[in-house]
Amino acid sequence: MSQLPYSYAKDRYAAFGVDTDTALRALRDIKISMHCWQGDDVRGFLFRDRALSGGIQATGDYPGAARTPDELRQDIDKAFSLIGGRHKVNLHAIYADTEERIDLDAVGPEHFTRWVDWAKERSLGLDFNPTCFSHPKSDSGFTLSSADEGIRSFWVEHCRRCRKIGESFGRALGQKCVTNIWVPDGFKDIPVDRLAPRERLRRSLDEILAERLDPLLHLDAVESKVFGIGSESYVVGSHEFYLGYAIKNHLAYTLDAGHFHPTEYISNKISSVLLFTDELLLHVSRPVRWDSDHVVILDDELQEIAYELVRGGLLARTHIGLDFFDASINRLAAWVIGVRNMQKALLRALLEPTDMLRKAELAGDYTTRLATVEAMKTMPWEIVWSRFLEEENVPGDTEWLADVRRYEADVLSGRN
Ligand code: RNT
Ligand code: ZN
Repeated sequence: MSQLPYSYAKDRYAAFGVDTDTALRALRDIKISMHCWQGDDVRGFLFRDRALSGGIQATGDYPGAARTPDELRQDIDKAFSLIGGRHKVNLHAIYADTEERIDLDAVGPEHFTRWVDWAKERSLGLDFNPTCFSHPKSDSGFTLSSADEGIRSFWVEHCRRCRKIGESFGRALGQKCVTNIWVPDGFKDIPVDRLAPRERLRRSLDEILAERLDPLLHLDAVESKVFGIGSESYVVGSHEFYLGYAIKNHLAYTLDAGHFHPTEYISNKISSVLLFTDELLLHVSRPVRWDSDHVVILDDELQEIAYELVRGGLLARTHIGLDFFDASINRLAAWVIGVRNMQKALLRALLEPTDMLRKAELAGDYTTRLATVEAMKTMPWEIVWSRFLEEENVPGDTEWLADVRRYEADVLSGRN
């Protein structure tokens, strides 16, 4: 409970022409796609002994990682009990829940029925991703852009099947599923031929996307990157490549906060991308010196991302997904911190007197703009946030961790 009553915050914001009730209603309706892979350091269940590869890395050995689909679902349930709102869960192909020993070119909707049943019971949506890494057929560093036809066609088949799985999620749950393609393909050292791998990637994508799926049930997205560990000099699926591909083929483009040069920010790209694509997928993450996928904190860039979505009226065309994996801290806490921070940033954006600021800016009154934006930083948004948590019946910022600690003692400590 906040010490100051909600009415205090309501009056303070009303003085700026902002209605806190409207902001709360809007926040309740925003779905965040929570990535399952924070729960087990991107291991999945199909190939438990394969190390994570593809130029991404989860570091740390905090005990209690989920070892089975049931454990992962139990952990996600627990995390969601500490998060307000109704959300989505983002799965990867390697999280198939099956006793069958299948390879990635054999995955199908039948291997995800337990996930779908679980999601349906909870009115959760599901999103999906092909897993084009951590596999012998990605060890060369190339998948969809491989010059080896056997390898290339293996990954084409995998991605084709993943779209069908995504569509089956959309149909079963009555919520559109976003299937996002990211491949690690690239060169450690400076290539001679930059063009041919990109031509092959384009051809593979054309083949994967040839089948038309119901756009009400399923959305295709493609995710770019600037470099990865082992692909420092050249990444096939670069920003220009996928932005061009997405615009030309009416797909969603995926902006991952960690996939650009360290001084480049995705908040400044959203408005441009959405001028030329219908929909956008965000992988909200936190790069620290590289694409390190640290847990999302309430920093300036997160706030700026939220402002962009709210100010531009872009929420309806944006799918907010999270993408981080820190194995050095309690994994449930990582989820709760990340999702709640995203929500806090959105709430603060919803509490902004945007119309007034826009008018000041248009009139060239940059003094009012700066003064007001700064004043907003110390407005009592925390009281409104506490109200949200109360209404959603979830514990406050100083309370939820005790709950996670109890779960750690009761459940996680039994895993090794
Ligand atoms: C990798 C991409 C990709 C992955 C997940 C696991 O750099 O960000 O989105 O993190 O698919
Ligand atoms: Zn990502």
